[in-house]
Amino acid sequence: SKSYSPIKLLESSLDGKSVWIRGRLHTSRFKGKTGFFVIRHQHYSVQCVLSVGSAVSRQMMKFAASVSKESIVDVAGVLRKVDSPVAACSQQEVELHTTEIWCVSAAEPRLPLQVEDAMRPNQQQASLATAGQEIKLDNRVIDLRTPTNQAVFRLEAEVCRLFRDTLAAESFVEIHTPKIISAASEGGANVFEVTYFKSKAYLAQSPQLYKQMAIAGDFDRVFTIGSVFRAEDSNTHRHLTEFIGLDLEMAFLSHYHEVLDTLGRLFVAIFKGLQASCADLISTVCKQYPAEPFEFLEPTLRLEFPEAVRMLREAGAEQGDFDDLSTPNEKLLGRLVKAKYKTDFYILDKFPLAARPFYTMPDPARPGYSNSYDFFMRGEEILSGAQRIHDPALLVERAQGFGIDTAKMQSYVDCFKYGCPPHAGGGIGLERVTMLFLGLDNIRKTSLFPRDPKRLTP
Ligand code: ATP
Ligand code: AMO
Repeated sequence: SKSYSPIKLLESSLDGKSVWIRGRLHTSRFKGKTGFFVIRHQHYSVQCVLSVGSAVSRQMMKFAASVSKESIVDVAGVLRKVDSPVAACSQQEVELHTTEIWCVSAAEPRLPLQVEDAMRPNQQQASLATAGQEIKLDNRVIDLRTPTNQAVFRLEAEVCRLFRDTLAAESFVEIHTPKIISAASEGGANVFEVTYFKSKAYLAQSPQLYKQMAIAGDFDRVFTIGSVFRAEDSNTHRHLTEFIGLDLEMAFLSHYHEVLDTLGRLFVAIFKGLQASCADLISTVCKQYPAEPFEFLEPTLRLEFPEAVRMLREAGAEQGDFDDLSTPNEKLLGRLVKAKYKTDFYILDKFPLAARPFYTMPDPARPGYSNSYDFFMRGEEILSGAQRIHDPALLVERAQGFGIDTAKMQSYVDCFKYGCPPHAGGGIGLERVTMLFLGLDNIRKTSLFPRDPKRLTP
């Protein structure tokens, strides 16, 4: 059997070596007795040269010219070092002087999306087609083959791996919570209803209640990675109706800032890990979507809500003391923080109680505020969290204030009657972290098969 060389390893030290490669026919140009074609595998590519001569018959040449783009091919040949870099390919030092080409799986000659069009930067010469987002998403399988998408989803996997490994090293236990639930878990009407045999159920809009119940069940430190469903008709660049939540919950001994410290360290570990192991992925994405490198401080910058209100007002924005941040104010604050502290990442602690869910612990020392926080990347929220109320009477009182019927979540309320350690936690939107780390402009770019109010396919 043939032994194949990965395209990513082809370099000038292999000059003169005979190899087999497998990849997709990316582009081809055939003229007279010579042909040039590029073979692509994931985010790597190499140029191949075919000339009619002793090793290559006219018939082989004709066959090679007939292979359609995106077909999977096996190519054999001799590697030759080149004097000037092959600009269009990731492997710039060598080309493959081809002796054989075999088609392993043919693509139809007319594809609904050209990978070359999907690869182009947004601002391009008007003469070249740049595929629009809807066409790309309609044909996501082809779109996923672009070097950018190959890099984006490898980096996203790395975010999950770093989240999991960092927390496991801090004695967190990975749990799995139900996605079919009997009542809304965050309050609000933004749940999808499903038929559950003869009754109704809902898709979980957060693992919130279950991660807290795991704490009451003595797991002390838990995390979970899973789908979160939101029936919000939000057609924005950062809302999906189904996204991946990275959630955690942690018992603490004396102050919820123990949890904030852990969360700050977690993100520093993720960002450092990405910078260390994903430099080539980041630069691949930057070629199509240029962005400023992501900057962060260690330890993580922490501000309190009243300070944010002051900064916003000084910059001329309207911001009420106890109002949630609007999207424009969130963005403005991100720019102000960046200018003052040189960081794209910070924690905002002490949100107004009125702007937070019913299970949020009020700040016992400062009426109107709460022991809750959001984390921001490039001026957009990526984590929301809080210390939770663990007193059942206060929990019921707060829920009633929001018009929430606690009878529908009795086992959640009851768990605090049996004793539960003080605890805090947070929920992170995976697609937002990937989007903002890479400086991308739309969350659909970081969701493999995005779901939004207008898209249920593919
Ligand atoms: P959280 O669920 O913690 O609040 P989030 O970032 O999704 O996280 P939302 O409350 O959904 O926050 O929205 C935050 C901001 O986005 C709000 O200022 C809201 O007005 C704005 N927003 C939400 N949906 C839309 C929409 N469809 N169009 C424009 N803006 C929206
Ligand atoms: P929240 O509703 O703020 O908090 O969600 C947590 C994080 O999830 C992400 N996110 C979204 N991502 C994509 N599309 C959406 N529609 C969307 N909505 C939210 C954001 C957000 O910061 N139970 C709490 C978490 C906690 O307190 O532990 C919760 O769900 O990045």
